[in-house]
Amino acid sequence: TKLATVLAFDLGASSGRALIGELTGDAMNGQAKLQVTEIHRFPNQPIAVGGHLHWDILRLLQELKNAIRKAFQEGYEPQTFGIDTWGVDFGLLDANGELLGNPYHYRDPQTDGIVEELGELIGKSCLYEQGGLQFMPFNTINQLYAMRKAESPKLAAASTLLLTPDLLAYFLTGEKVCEFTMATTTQLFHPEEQAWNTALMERLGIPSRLFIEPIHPGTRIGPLTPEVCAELDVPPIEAVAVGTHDTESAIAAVPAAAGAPFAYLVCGTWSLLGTELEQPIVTPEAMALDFSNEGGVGGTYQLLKNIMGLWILQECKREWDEQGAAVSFAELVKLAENVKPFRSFIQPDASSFYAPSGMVSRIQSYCRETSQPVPESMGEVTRCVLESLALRYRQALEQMEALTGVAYSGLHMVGGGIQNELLCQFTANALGRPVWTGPVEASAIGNMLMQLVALGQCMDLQAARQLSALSFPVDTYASVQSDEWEVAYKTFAGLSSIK
Ligand code: LFR
Repeated sequence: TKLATVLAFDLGASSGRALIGELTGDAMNGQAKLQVTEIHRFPNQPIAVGGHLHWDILRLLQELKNAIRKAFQEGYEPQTFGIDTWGVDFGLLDANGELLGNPYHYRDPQTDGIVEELGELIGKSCLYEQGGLQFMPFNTINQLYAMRKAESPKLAAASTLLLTPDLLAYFLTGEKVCEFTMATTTQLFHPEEQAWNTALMERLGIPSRLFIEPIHPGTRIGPLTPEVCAELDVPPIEAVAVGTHDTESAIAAVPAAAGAPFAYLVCGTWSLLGTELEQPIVTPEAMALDFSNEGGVGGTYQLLKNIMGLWILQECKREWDEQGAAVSFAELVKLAENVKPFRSFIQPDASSFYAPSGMVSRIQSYCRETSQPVPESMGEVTRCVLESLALRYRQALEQMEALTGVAYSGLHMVGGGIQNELLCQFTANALGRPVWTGPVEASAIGNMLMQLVALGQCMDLQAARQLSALSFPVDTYASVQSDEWEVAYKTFAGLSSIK
């Protein structure tokens, strides 16, 4: 029997998707299963204009609308929908509730140098203790401070700040909310006080009037507006605040056994390696290792390291495509399998790999400057990136163990990146521990799970995870031990200080 149907929007940095989740069976006796079907996919292409990089937010809204219409046309009857996106970005509304300009993309160069500037102005320890986050240039605090420095009239005119998923939900429902997991990506939310840091906002000249009291995942937001229903010819289905930060939705879907600590890697454009805690760790040690404490689903805190991730390879591929290579990721992996292993490594988190464009030559310069062989072919570059990511994962996992005092027996990998089987195998080898992969659609599934919580079909986060484990298969990559990975790790560790 059909117990519930939900619709999840999962927006990533390069594409967005709409997926239908169907819950069947009997949730009460543990027989329920969630089935996922993708119904719509669309590109998310950043747009550069006037020296700034933007999200095309109204195009994204239109695609969400198209997907809602399509869901009903195809005979699905979702009761609710939820939206998750990347973190940190936002739109500003004026007093009439209209959007002021196009939201900036987190890779917009306006934040260049702001991390250092705020570190000096406020003090790094103070920012860390009161914000709990890794010092990333894109954190909302840096974007808002950059706007203030630029004397942005938009900032002066704004009445409300809505983070991207909340902004899209507002366009569809007319309700302004602030979902907790996204709020904690701003660096303006105090993790220990569980409140907006208005004192810090005042010091920085960031207007505190912009911020709404956060609500937790699993809360209902409200139905589609009558206008949207009329436009799409659909009933007023209700928006639910899910773990609207994609990383937190993905973590909610990690099929880990209840009651024991576990390590995960959410693998996509970014690689987020972390573990779930009840309380944030904002000690000097955690700050020195530059780990984030992000608010998670179910009031958890996620101690995690934000690693540059497959972005580096996505950018290389984009460049090769532009040169006419038209090569798929699967083909790149094949090429990588056939070149010499362990030739050269990069530290993926070096700041030179953050900005778009010119990635291949930046990898080559890095290798040249560190006196390593320079990768030339597509296979060599790909292998260099994948081996380096696997080694970085080991380093981050060991650092995390130092912070939590827990030894993790293996690593759960979820998200689109696990389709790269070579990366999964490299990771198991580099760690010397098993890697468990799945589900691929973790963010969308986690999104659906919180809708099921709101609908009363799932009790809590623990039950949600159990449902994920029962519904989706997990693959295991055993570690193929080799001395070469140990040697490689030593070489890699030597590169680590290079920014
Ligand atoms: C992953 C992610 C990360 C966040 C980065 C930028 O998609 O949400 O968690 O740090 O994007 O927002």
